[in-house]
Amino acid sequence: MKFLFDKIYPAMLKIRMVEQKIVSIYQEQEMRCPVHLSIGQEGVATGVCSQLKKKDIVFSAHRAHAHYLAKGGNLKKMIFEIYGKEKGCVMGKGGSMHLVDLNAGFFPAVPIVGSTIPIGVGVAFANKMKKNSLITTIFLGDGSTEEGVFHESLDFAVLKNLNVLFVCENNFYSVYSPLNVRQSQKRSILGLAKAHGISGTRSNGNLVEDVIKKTKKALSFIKKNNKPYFLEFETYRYVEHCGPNNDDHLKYRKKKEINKWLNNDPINILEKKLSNYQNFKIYKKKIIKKINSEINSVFKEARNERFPSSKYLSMHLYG
Ligand SMILES: Cc1ncc(C[n+]2csc(CCOP(=O)(O)OP(=O)(O)O)c2C)c(N)n1
Ligand SMILES: [Mg+2]
Repeated sequence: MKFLFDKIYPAMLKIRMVEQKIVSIYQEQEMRCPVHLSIGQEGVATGVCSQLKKKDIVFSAHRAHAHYLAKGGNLKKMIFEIYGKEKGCVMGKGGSMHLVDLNAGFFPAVPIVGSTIPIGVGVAFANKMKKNSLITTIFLGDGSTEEGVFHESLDFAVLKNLNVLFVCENNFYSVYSPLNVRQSQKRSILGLAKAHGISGTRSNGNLVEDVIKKTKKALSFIKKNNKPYFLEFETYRYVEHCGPNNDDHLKYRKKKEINKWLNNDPINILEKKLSNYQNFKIYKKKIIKKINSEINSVFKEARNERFPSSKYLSMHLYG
């Protein structure tokens, strides 16, 4: 319980508050890159990453903020990057969709849907050849399971007995298209993994305690068997696919469905549990104040930082 109090709750709140800050000032047009927000999906990123070691490796894609922060990625470097500033994690050249923090084990994000799946499997293969026990976690969306490379990567991972944890965040949509117009209703995402011979589970990703439990089990399976594992988590994004706004007026998602998920918010669920404890209200206030002050100072600094100078135009970013 202490872990939920001290680590998980503040981590989830911080991710939510950073993204809400982006929402509140994006219209200033100083952040000039597209942003894909994870508001509503924080339970999966936080729960999974809380069980990884610092040196373990995480791959994400276009919707990367929550994974980057949950893995311990540097907040300043992320916000500077979104503002296109030289001190950003890729020198202001990549923006929100190209986050990286190698010190935190967060490998470069790439927004071509599905592209980081084979890269992550390749890194896991390299680590096997180097004979270390690092685990590579690959976060992927339901949409990426429709890329051919998803299947090639799963096949290779199981064939070579690689230490890979695949984590599918099934938020039921790829942009505006729901799963049922993209895939036969007879197939399930977890079923695809199982068809490749990979074990796994499917569950509600908004229950962070359960995400932690499932991740623990998955990691011990990987370590014991040196085989990949597949976690499918159902979750929901609250704002539009890309950008800070609400796009419910487009009516591609039913009101009933949206409300069902809003009523199952991962942070509210955790707060309900923690509220039984003495002084929770005071604790919550204190944390919010602390996070707010960090966020405000980082965003202020980001605005005042300089843009990359032309001398960086041809520089190698990771070398
Ligand atoms: C190969 C490729 N096709 C299309 C796109 C455009 N695109 C960007 S995100 C996205 C949706 C991906 O859906 P999903 O994997 O479920 O992730 P989510 O956005 O729901 O988190 C699409 C189609 C792209 N970036 N790359
Ligand atoms: Mg999706």
